[in-house]
Amino acid sequence: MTHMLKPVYLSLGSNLGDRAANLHTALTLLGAVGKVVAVSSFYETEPVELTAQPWFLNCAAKLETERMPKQLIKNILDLEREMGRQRQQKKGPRNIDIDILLFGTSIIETQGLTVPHPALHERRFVLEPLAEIASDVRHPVFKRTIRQLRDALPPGQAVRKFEKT
Ligand code: PH2
Ligand code: MG
Ligand code: MG
Repeated sequence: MTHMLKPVYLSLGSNLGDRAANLHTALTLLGAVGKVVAVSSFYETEPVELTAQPWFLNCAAKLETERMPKQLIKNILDLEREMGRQRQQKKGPRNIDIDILLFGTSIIETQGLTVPHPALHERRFVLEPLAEIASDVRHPVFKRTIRQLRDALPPGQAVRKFEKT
């Protein structure tokens, strides 16, 4: 039997340095962890939660991988370090951040990893890009599709498609 890969959805963000180049580099390096089969547009997004920092570029990606969740998060954290990420302030500025949003329909709560991502449903900078590549995918806890979650967001949180110059 051919084994089944669970589709993994990731959120990528950068608000330091050449943000678009950082997202492209991360997407390329993710190719060593699995196959990146879909990538959303890049979006310029207003910082939320910690608001006194530069605007982000965010995107969403779909990854097909044989990695188990624990191995995947380790690979991602290694990749962030490889790209020179410094962790100073929680939720603060970073050249690259890669978060696991969904791992198939799995619900995971361990020390180092919570899936679905606990803030996924309230962040426009996540839902707007994700809706481009996964609008009909259902959140395994809230049982709403990504499109429904996006449409239910309160106004605010500026998010606009990034035009390459
Ligand atoms: N990431 C955060 C906190 N705030 N805001 C935007 N717009 N984009 C992000 O990626 C982001 C954020 C913590 O990971
Ligand atoms: Mg994050
Ligand atoms: Mg992160």
